[in-house]
Amino acid sequence: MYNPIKKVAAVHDLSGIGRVSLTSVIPILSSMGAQVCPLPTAVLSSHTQYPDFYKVDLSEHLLPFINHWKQLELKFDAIYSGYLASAAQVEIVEHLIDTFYHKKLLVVVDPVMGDNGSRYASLGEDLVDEMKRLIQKADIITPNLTEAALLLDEPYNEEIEQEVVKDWLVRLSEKGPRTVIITSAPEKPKNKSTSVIAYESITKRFWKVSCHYLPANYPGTGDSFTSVVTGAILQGDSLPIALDRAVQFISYGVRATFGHSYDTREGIVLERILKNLDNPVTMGTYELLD
Ligand code: PXL
Repeated sequence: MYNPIKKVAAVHDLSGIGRVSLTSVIPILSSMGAQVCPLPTAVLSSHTQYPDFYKVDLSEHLLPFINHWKQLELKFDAIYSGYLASAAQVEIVEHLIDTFYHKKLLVVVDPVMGDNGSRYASLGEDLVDEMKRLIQKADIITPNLTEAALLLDEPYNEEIEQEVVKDWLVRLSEKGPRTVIITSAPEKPKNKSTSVIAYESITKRFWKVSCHYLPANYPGTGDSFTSVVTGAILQGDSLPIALDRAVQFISYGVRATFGHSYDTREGIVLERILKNLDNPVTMGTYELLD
């Protein structure tokens, strides 16, 4: 089947409050000209950083969803997974990838499991082992530093040296994905800036994009970051340009939000900045690392 518009199967939750997962993925990818076909892993009243959230796990419904898509003979240009509600959902995502596999399919796995050194309380430890398997089927993975540590059974160290991050990138790529992007890598001096470091195994090149750090934590920025990277790659950008676009978008979003006195749990003010995705990258900041 011919897709006039790139089709992305998006396996993430739908959270009512706090701009995470599908409420970030859909507007970003739509703005970048891709069609999002959601496969919702769970429906929640809010993301899990609010107390007393209500969650409906959709695990048992995902196979019938996939079966219907198969019957419709859909062809996806990309499969992009994020927050999974249970370890059992990994097998379902693997099945989705196998069912719709073709040579040009782009598989992006954001192994959402935690941040700032700890695992999200709502997720079981069993998800980590399953996620280690899922990344083997991905072309691109985008763990933050916490998730990279979990995937490699390494201790989390917020002062990790760049050389160690590079070693982690190579080790993760040896598990399957040709592109590994680690976000929230620390820069020195501490608390002035943060960076994204990536490795492409085909060319054996490392890329880095740094950005100014603001002392605020907004949930969902990881989802927005990976969505922009996915949209940019689908549009034909190179990896470093995709990284530049994603870092610039998130930095701008954080700056646009930070000036407001606002409940940070709601995430960045995405609606005010979506139009930035139409801007060309004028002043790129990526570096090629030795
Ligand atoms: O962005 C990560 C994320 C996604 N989905 C849900 C979450 C979180 C982070 O807290 O709770 C439901």
